[in-house]
Amino acid sequence: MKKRVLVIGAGGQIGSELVPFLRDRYGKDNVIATGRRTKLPNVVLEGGPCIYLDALNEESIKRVIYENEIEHVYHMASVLSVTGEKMPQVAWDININGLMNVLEVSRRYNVERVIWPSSIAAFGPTTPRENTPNETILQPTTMYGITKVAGELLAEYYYKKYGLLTLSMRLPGIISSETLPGGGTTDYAVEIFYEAIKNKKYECFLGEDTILPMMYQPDCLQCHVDMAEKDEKLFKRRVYNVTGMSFTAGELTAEIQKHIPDFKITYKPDFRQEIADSWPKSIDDSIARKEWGWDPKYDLKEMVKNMLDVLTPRLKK
Ligand code: AKB
Repeated sequence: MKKRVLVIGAGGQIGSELVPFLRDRYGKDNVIATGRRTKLPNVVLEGGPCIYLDALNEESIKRVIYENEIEHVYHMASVLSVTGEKMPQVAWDININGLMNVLEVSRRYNVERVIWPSSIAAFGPTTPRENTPNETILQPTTMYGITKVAGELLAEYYYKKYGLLTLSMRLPGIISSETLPGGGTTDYAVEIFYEAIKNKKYECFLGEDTILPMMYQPDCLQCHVDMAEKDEKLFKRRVYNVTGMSFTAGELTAEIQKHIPDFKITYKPDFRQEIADSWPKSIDDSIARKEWGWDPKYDLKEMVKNMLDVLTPRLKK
C-alpha cells in the first residue's frame, strides 16, 4: 500500500519516530512532515519533505493537503496534561481548534483517513480505574482530558455527518528512546532511563505505588499504522482503548535495577500525583484486540531491556 501522508506535529515524541517509520513503508517523498514550534529533529528533516505548518492556520493546512494530494493525515500536535494545567486556554486552542481545522479541511479535500490520538486522560476519577472498559464514564478533571473527550466527540461528529473516516486510540504513557516527551504526567517513565544510565539516581515526581498504563513506542507506531491501513469495515467505532502494560514506579525501578544494580531512586510526589491518581491503573483493550486485531508485543521486561540496549551506548559516549 502506497499512501500520500501528512504528519502534523512531527517534532514530538511520537511524531518524530512515526515519520521515519512511515517513510520506510510508503517511500520518503510520500510522507510530508510538518512542525511548528521547535526545529524538527535531524532524522525527520534529513529523511524527506518537511514543511512549516501551524494547525491553527486553516489556510496553511488547506494548501499543504491540496498541493500534496494527501490521503492520510496523522494529527499528532497536542499540548499534554501537565502543560495543559499550566496553560488551559492554550491547551484548548491547540488541541481543539487545531483538530477542528484538520477535520474541516480533511473532509473538504476528501482525505481518506484522519488518525488522531486520544488518551487515557479522557477518563477521570469517576471512571472505574481497574481494567477500564472502552465504553465508560468520561469525566476528566484536567484540561487535557477535557480536550480529549471533546476531540473524540468532534471526530465522531465529522464521521457521522460528513463520512470523514476518523480513527483514534486512547494512548497510555508512551515510552520511547528517540525524542523525550514534554509536559506529560507519564514522562517520568522515560526520564528515569536517562538518569539511571547517566547519573545512577533519579527523583521521581510520582509516588512509588503509582500505577499507570503504558506502551512501548514500537507498539504505538504499529497501532497508528494499523488504524491507517486495516480494512475500514473492521472498525466498528471511532475510538479504541489500547494498552501495552501497567506498572508502578517501584516496579519499573526494580526492573531497571536488574540491569543497573546501583541505581537509586527517591520519590517526591508533586502536583502531578493528583493527575496520575485521576487516571486508570489498567486498561481493558479487548475490543480493539477483537475487532481489528490489536496485538502489542512489549511487556515491562522486554521494554526495559530494549530501552537500555538502545540508550546506554548513546548516553555513555
Ligand atoms: C500525558 O502524560 O499527559 C500523556 C498522556 C497519558 O496522554 N503522556
